[in-house]
Amino acid sequence: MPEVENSDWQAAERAAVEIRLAAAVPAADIPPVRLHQAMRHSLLGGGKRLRPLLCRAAARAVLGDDCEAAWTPALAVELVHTYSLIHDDLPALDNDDLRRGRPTCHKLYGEAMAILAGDALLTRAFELLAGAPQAGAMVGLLAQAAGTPAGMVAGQVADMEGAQGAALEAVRWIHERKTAALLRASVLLGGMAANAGAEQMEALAQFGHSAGLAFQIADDLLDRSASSAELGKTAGKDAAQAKATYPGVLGAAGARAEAQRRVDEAEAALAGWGPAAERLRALARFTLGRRR
Ligand code: GRG
Repeated sequence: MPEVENSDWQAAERAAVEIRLAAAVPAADIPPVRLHQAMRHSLLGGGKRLRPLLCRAAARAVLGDDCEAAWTPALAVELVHTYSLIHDDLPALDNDDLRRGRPTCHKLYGEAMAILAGDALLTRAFELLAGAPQAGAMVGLLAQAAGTPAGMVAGQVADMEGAQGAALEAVRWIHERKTAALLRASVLLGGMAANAGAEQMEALAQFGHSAGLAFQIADDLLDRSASSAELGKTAGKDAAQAKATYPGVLGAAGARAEAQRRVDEAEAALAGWGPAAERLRALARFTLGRRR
């Protein structure tokens, strides 16, 4: 990854996200203490913060400047994402011990508390959005992206049940829902916060969809090539569980080419947006350059 793309703004944004996330959920000494400790363990335990960065960068691309109003949806999407990781790691789903380089929520707090911590993060996300000026539209968008039939829960179920039908089409169907839907929503929520017009929202939707697919293809490739220590989560699970993946269908080189094609597609969606959209473009490229 070129140095400029790993630059100071991403580190500064991530640091700001950490501070605001810490304030977005109840403190660890407020009862029920173990619930709040469990929520904070998973929420504040690392993570690339790609979704909040996308949300903030989309708002900046529209406004040409920093957008304070984008913070609320930026935090909300990270809460939803963290809930999904906690539930995904449960024994009934992916049954994993390691997440973001640390023990999973249920390993430390037990299954019942992990389920409830996920529930509370999901609920808190919508409570936050309820306070935004565009609350109705934002709640609808995030609910669609997180739920079913077009969102994350639908994708997770299809992933769990195994791909059906023509292989590549089936993998794309799953990836669009399991991963790309929330990344696309992150971008669109940033656009909404910045009062983007219809054409701008259309371009942001295309960008988010393409970058979201690139991100999940890169995730599939990393699952095969990186170690658990590098990833901060268990590597090699897709092959072990015979999951439907892009490298499984296209081979590693084919999947890399497809991921690059999706990044190019994402950047093309922002043609004519000028330097204000450079952070968004850099995040699309980051989906491929990352090591975890
Ligand atoms: C409703 C019971 C119930 C469970 C929901 C929907 C769901 C379970 C899980 C979501 C599916 C999931 C884990 C999708 C994969 C997306 C993905 C690649 C996650 C990892 O995201 P990163 O790499 O993680 O951005 P960090 O840790 O950096 O935030």
